[in-house]
Amino acid sequence: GTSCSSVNNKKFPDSFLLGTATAAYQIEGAWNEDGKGENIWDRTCHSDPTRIFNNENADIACDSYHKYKEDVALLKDLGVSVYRFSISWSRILPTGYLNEINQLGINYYKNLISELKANNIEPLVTIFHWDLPQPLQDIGGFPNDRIIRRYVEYARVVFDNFGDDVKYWITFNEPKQTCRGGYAALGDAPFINSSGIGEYLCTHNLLKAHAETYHMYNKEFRDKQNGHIGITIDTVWAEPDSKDKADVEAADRLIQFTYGWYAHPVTHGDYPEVMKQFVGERSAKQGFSESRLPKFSKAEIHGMKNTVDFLGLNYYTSVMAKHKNDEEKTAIDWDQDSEVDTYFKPEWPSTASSWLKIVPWGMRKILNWVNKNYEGLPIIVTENGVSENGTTLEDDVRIDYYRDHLSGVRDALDDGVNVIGYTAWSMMDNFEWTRGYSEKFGLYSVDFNDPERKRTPKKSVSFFKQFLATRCLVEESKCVAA
Ligand code: GBH
Repeated sequence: GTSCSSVNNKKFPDSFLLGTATAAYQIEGAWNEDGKGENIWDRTCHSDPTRIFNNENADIACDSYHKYKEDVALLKDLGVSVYRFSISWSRILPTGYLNEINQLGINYYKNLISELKANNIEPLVTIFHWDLPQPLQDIGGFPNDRIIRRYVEYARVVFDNFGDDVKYWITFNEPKQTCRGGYAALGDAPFINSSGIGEYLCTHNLLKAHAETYHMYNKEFRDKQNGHIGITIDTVWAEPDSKDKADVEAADRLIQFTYGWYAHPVTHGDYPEVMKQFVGERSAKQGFSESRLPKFSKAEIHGMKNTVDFLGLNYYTSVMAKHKNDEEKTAIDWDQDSEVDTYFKPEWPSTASSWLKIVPWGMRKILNWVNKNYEGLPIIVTENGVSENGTTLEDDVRIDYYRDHLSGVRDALDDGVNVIGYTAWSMMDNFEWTRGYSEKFGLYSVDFNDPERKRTPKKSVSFFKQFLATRCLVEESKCVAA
């Protein structure tokens, strides 16, 4: 446990959005019901099941497609002011194209949104959380620039149908996972290995799709719908291994390669200078005819700039970072391009996820970094959470994790950071991609052996409930006003 003295005792302002998050593929199930098309994760689970822990799949998952009313009732009981969920592209456009628009899929999200609104819960909607329609993958997926048109027309259908009721939109969740995980590191569908090339090309098209969607919204919807559009980017906090200039720069460079890769273009119009330099020099040394980091034209830079109303941040963990002396520069890979070595401190507590060590102080630091680098744009912490293995409902680790990280968020408010919301990952245990159901991030546990997929509150639910009711992280008598 954490001693209360280190926990910020100021209330969160009434306007601060507080809630929980999920994603379509991880919770909905109903993978082929009511006209839904196949997406790249359906394909992986069905044709390549050994990629997934225990050969699991998300055919049923939490069955939220059928249980959304019960889920909203749980959210209401929890007392959230916002719920972040994602829309499944292939539920709305089963082929990925406009030749088929699936009204039953649209109805599902209409019903979910009206259920949320009826309960005074603000929807925060992710348009794309990794589940690309398979037919779009069959022609190359994100590295094929046709994806730009396809994404924009999908987003138009989404705004057209739901935009009157949705004020917060996220174009992409963790594009680094889609691009790096999907095209280079083999951790995510479509598991293509074109390391050092594919992740950059994917990103280039994805960013253009984001920017064009932003302009399309401005032109066709903003006047009447008045929403806010952002993008959710994940990053670690990188703490320099020493005070040496080289290590301090390496730590910053790592965040530029991770968060800045996406955030710099959508704010300043282009990739971070340090990325252009490092990937450019390395590509030249390797004998490539041009940088593996694609270039934006002048017109594209102009179109890319200022295309977010807020920035989403997913923060889970931190690393120690040091400069890597790499004279040879042989490896062709995003990770190597940054020339940073990373490690976890042995004293950082472990979790059920090998990549996730508990480093709460990183939250305040990364929020300050984002605020400083993007000139005070509003920030929403769209994911933050911790995994356990589900052996007990007494998830004290989660209570401590949320309390300590939320305290960091509240400290950041005191620092003057323009953070406006926080959605905890996750409302309930769900399908954790290649980790199947082995890593549990939920406030509610879900019985995946029960055909009813019964939800049971963990101990953290009572903590979170109390927090949401008081907007304060310590006992009420010790709370001070916002
Ligand atoms: C989030 O990503 C996702 O948005 C969400 O869907 C997911 O449920 C949640 O994490 C919890 O896992 O393959 O060992 O090298 C968090 C950031 C970055 C975590 C990439 C996994 C791969 C680690 N992710 N990371 S590894």
